[in-house]
Amino acid sequence: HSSNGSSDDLTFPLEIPPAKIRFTKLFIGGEFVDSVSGKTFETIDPRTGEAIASVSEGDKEDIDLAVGAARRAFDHGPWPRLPGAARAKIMHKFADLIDQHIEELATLDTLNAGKLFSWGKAVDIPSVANTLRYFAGAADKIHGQVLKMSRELHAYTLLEPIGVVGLIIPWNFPSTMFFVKVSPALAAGCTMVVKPAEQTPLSALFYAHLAKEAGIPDGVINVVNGFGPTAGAALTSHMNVDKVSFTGSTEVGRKVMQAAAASNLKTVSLELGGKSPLLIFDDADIDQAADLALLGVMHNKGEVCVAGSRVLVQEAIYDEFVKTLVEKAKEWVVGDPFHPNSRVGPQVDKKQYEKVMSYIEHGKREGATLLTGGKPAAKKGYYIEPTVFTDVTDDMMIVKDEIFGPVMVLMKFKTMEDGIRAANNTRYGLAAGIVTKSLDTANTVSRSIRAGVIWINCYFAFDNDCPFGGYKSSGFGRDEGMVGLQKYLQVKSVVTPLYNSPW
Ligand code: TXE
Repeated sequence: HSSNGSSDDLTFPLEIPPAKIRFTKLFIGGEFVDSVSGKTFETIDPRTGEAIASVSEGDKEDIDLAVGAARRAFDHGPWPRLPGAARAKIMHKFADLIDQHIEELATLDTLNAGKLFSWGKAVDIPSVANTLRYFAGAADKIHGQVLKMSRELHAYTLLEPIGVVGLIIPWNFPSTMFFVKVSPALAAGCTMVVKPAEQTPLSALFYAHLAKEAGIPDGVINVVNGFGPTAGAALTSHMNVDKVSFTGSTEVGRKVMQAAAASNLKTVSLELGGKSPLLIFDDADIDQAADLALLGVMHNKGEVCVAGSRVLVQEAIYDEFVKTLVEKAKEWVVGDPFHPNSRVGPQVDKKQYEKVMSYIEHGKREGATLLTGGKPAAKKGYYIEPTVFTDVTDDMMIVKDEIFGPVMVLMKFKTMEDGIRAANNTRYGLAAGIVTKSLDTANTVSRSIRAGVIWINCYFAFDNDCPFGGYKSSGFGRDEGMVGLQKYLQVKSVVTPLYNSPW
């Protein structure tokens, strides 16, 4: 057995036979339809690399149809015109329907993305229902302000839904990211075209079905499966889309902005990659810090935008921390994501698996020390051992780039100022963690790091009320919280003279 509890020649036995896949077409105007071209593509199970279903492949023509349906639903349909409370009622029904299908939905994300079934069932799927409920609670509280004008004018702002929105979803959190975008857009009164990642279309299609059952009018939510350069690009450059909310790679984020600029200047929000630091100070509880460090980068097999992939440890506790970390890394058992004891499932697909393995090889070639892991964890499927590198330098690719796998780089720092400098030494700025007992340290470091979320003595402490998003090349705009609702709204000012007097 290797250090992380996996066996070298293991091909993990499949724990659950693939569930019946009920929805594989495109969802446009309230109906499941074939793509215009009739083309399909295979979606795979990362536990085996084998196909589990053929799904319709949408392209530009299908995006046109979906945007048309969304446009009609926005311009003439009831959804934007309903009282907020009526939208909220339907959103609550949608959430209740999700609660009734938790196991089936968690199964789809495990089959399609290799995510832990136990986690999906206990956390991911129940919390998407709560995301809907959170934003439903805001639907009847969307209002503007009365303005204090400098002359005798009565003026106020109206908050209106921004219109037809394009929502481009990544594969690492197929359910969470679907609802982080769909819920505020629904609450605002927008209509939408969702483009799930090509790796993970299955749960999105199930949600489309539940939306219809809940009473969301036809055309309000459309789902077009397909690839980025075709369906995704068609959505971002569409003249009838008013806004695109994108989560994905920094590279594609640039293309999304360019497409928006070159078409109708639709507004864009981008939640992109990261290389987030976790700073562990001398006064930290070493056990707790090692647990947090591993959670930060091994959770969801490292396929997390806010993963704490750079762990910075203050020098006085560094050696002891390393010992504890190596011991605890064994607790991150690689295995079939349906098995209750597994903590690390397979990477989502061959491309991501090869990307992570090539970074590991690069790290070794660049001269970093491999503390643990570093190998494929099974002969079949896309499993990789939890991997930790030390003796790294700032110029190494494994320190600079987002690897998006279970790979930690461990660094040492001397003073708080050194730690802050190292933490900020990245083109990204999505999240950061701080482990310390000192309030002074926690306060100073939180204010000194250029990142959208700071977690003190915790990590991944997400909440619907807690906005997150990027600084620097991690993008702009915030998801979640009331700030996350604002980007789906337009501000209109209305002005009229107070008296029948010249203005
Ligand atoms: O991302 P893409 P990929 C990072 C992570 C990962 C890397 C590459 O480092 O290893 O990106 O992953 C759609 N116009 N993140 O190649 O391509 C695509 O179909 C419009 C971090 O899978 O950015 C999918 O729906 N859309 C990230 C979505 O973009 C396009 C999550 C994301 O895929 C498009 C995912 C185009 N031209 C990857 N090209 C995070 N922030 O959590 C692709 N897409």
